Amino acid sequence: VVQALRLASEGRGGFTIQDPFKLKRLALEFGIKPDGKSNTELARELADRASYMFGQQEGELLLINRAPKKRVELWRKLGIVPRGIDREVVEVMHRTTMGVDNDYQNILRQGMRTALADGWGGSMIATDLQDVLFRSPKPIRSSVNLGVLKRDQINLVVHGHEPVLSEMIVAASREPEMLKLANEKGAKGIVVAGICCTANEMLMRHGVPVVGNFLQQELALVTGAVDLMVVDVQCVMPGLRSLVGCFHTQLVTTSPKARMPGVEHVEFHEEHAIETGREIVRRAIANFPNRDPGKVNIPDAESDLVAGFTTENTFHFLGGRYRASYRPLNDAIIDGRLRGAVGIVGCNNPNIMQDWAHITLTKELLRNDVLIVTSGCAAIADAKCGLLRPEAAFESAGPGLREICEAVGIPPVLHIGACVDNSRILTTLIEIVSEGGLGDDFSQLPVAGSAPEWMSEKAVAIGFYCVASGVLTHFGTPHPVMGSPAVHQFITEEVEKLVGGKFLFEPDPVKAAAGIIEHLDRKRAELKLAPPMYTPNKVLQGVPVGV
Ligand code: MSK
Repeated sequence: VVQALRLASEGRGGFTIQDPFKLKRLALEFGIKPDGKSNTELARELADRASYMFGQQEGELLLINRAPKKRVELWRKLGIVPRGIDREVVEVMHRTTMGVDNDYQNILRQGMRTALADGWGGSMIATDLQDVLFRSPKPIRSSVNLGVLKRDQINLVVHGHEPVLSEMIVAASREPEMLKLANEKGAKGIVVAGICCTANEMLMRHGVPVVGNFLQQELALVTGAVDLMVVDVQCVMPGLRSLVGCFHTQLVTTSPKARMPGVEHVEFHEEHAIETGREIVRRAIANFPNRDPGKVNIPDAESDLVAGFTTENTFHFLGGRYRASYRPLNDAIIDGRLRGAVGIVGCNNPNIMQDWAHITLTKELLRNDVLIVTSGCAAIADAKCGLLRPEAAFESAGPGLREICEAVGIPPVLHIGACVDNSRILTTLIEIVSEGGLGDDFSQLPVAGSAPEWMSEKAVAIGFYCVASGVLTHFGTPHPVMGSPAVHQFITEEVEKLVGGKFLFEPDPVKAAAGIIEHLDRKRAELKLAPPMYTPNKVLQGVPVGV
C-alpha cells in the first residue's frame, strides 16, 4: 500500500489520491510541514516516512502516540514499545531460534511488542493509506451470499487480502469497453464479487457484493458459475486448484509470494496495476462462453447489509451532522442503556460448524445490550444472517441498544472492514477514552474483543495487540500453547497484571458471552457506573467459563 501511495505521487499505476483531507491530516501527524505543498508532494513524503517505519531500527513507532498517555507510559515501562515494524519481527524470529530465549515470559513480551508493531504499525498504516488512496469508506448498502452470482452475467470473484489489485479490477470491470465485450459474448453484465477480506475491502468502498467468507471459497466454485477467480495472498485454499478442474472456472494467482503449481499466474506489479486489472477482466469475459449451463447451480441465498463504518464516520452518525462527537456513545454506556461494546472479528475454522460461533456469540451479546463492531469473516457471517441490516436492531437487540440504533439509524452490528481494519477498533477506543467519563485508559473501558472461529496465524498477532492494549480478548479455539500450563496461565491470568488485558479461551459461544458480559459488568462496577439499565446478565449465570 505504501508503494502504491508512492506510485500515486508519481502519477503511475492508475493510483490517485482519493481522500486529500485524510492525506493532509496524516501528513501533519507524520511531521510533514504542508508549506503550500501539492497533494502529490505530500503523498511522496508520507510514503517515504511510512516506508521508513518498516525498516526503522531505533526509537519508537510514531503511531503508538495515538494511544492514551497512560497506556504509552505503561508500554515504555514494560519495554514493549515497538522500535520498528520489521525489526520486531526479525527479533522474535531470532529469539525463538534454537537455544536463544529460554524464558517464556520474555519471549511473550517480545511477542506483544511485535504484535503492537502490527496493530499500531503495519495494520494502522495500511488502513490509513488505503483510505487516502481508495477513499475513506462511507455507510453503503450491498448484499451477501452465493446468490450474488448471476446466471446471465460474467462472474469474476476476487479473493485474498490486498485491495491494491482488486480496486483496479473493479475499476476495469466498469469501463464501457469491458461491458461491450461482455455483451458481445452474450453476458448481460459483469459481476465482480468477493471472498474473504478482499471482499470486505471492495464492499466497504464500492458496495461490491460478497460471495462469502473463508469456508465458502470452494462452494463459490461449486456453483459452476464462476468464470474466473483471482487470488492474491492469505486464506487461499490449495484445494481450489483441483476443484476448478471440475468446472470451466479459470483460477489465477497474482502474487509472486503465493503461487500454486499448475495454476495460471498473472503477476501483479503496482506499476502496471490498471493494465493487469484489465487483463484479468478480459480473461473472465473470454471464459464465459465455456460455462456449462448444465453444471450451474446458484443457491437462492442472498441477504441485504449495510457496511462501511469507520472511526471517523461513526463520529458523525453518533453526534449528528453538526455535533460530531462520541459523547452520545459514552453517555449511553455511562447511563447503562449500552452495557458496553465488543469487537467480534476473525476467521472461519473447519473445526467449527461454519459461522455458528460468530452468530451465536453476536446474538447473545446483542440481546444483552452490547454494541458489536465486526470485521473479516466474522462480519460476513453476521451479514449472511441479516445482522448487518438496521432492522436487526428490532429483531435481535436488547431494549437499550435498540433505542440507540433506532435513534441513529444504524445496524446493531457495525461492519468496519477487513482484518487489517481491526486498527479501526483501536482508533475508536482512542476516541471513546478522549471523549471522557470512562477512565483514562483502554483497560478501564467496558469493552472486549473476540475471535470465535479463528484459524490464521495473524489472529494470534491481532489477539495479542488487543491484549497488550489492555483489552480482554476471547478466542473460541485455543492457542496451540495449551500443553504448557505455565504459558496458559500467563496469557489467561498473569498478563492482566502487566498490561490490563488477557485471553479468555472458551469454545462454547454462549459461555463465552457469559464471560464477556461478566467482564463488561466488572469494568462498569470499577468505573462506578450504574448497572445496565434494561438487561441483567441473562446468559448462563454461574456456569464456569474459560478452558
Ligand atoms: S479472511 S484471516 S479467514 S478473517 Fe481476512 Fe477471514 Fe481470517 Fe482470512
